[in-house]
Amino acid sequence: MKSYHVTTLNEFIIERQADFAYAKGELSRLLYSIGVAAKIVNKKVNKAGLVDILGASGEINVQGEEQKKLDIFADKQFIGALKASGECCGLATEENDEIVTFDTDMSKDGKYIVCMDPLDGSSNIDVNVSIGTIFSIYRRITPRGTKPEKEDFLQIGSKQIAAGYVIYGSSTMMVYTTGRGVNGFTLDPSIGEFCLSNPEIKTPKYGTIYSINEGNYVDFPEGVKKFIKYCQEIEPETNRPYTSRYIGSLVADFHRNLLKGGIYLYPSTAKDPIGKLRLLYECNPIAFLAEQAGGLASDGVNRILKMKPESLHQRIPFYTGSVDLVQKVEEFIAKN
Ligand code: P6P
Repeated sequence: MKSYHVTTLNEFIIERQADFAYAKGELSRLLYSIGVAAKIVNKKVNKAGLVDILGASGEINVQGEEQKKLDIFADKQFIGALKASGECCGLATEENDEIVTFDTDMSKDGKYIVCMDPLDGSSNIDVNVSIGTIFSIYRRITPRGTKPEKEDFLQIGSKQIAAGYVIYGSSTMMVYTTGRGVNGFTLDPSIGEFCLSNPEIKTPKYGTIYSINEGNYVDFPEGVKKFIKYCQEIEPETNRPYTSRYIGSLVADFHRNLLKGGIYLYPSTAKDPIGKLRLLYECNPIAFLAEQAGGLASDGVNRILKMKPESLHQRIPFYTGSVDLVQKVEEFIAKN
């Protein structure tokens, strides 16, 4: 009799906990709490048009960006869930200028810190386009039992213990890595569980999709302009012209390219001369996932996971996806 047992996220986390000889379930509890908060945010996102959760909050965040009501709702949900987990001593999130620290004895003793974009792509909320949550987990480096310091959050990306995203799309998925491959879980609303749907995700080495906001073309570095023209040339033996796909939501663009192959590019522009995406809670977690799935992630010159962060909301140029495409854009940048 064929087994129809699906593996839930919680079962998978516990199964894989054995990989962590030193862990006594702390990371499992942390990932579980992120999954719970994601389900609560998902409920709100799915009803966004029906409840008073759309639109601007009237607040501006540290990025100088208009905060959406759903941004703030998501931020509070994840902060609450991580505080309740007792395993996290503090967070850095896109919605908070400074680090958020927890002062309960249990949380101060937490081994981990989390960097998070609670709701990425929020400009798409009001038009029902996929959005996402991005998270990155590190072991704290300051002594347990004390409040975490900024240095706990400014670690290089290769020190990440785990990273992942939730995509609130046609279905809701959670995709994460703990450094032993990438696995995807789809939320089954009928049982309220994330179920293993995409085990051991590997991204194609050769991609034919490029994702970039070509509205900024005139401001792109010369090498990026040359790469875009390369993608558009007709050369059937290398499957060109490639396909341009850009949703304007990093998680959605990255997720499609992860599964199908492709490259996401956010170069420096006139509006964002050092790039738009944030190193701590967008580029580092996505880079960890990309590399774990067999892809690459760079700022056009340097490997993302080796970059030392200087500040919580630091922005950098960002190129990630299939090996051949990331290497190709790096070649064009180096030559121009
Ligand atoms: P633009 C969303 O604000 C975000 O950070 C990413 O999710 C997305 O890929 C990018 O910015 C979109 O930026 O300038 O093309 O609208």
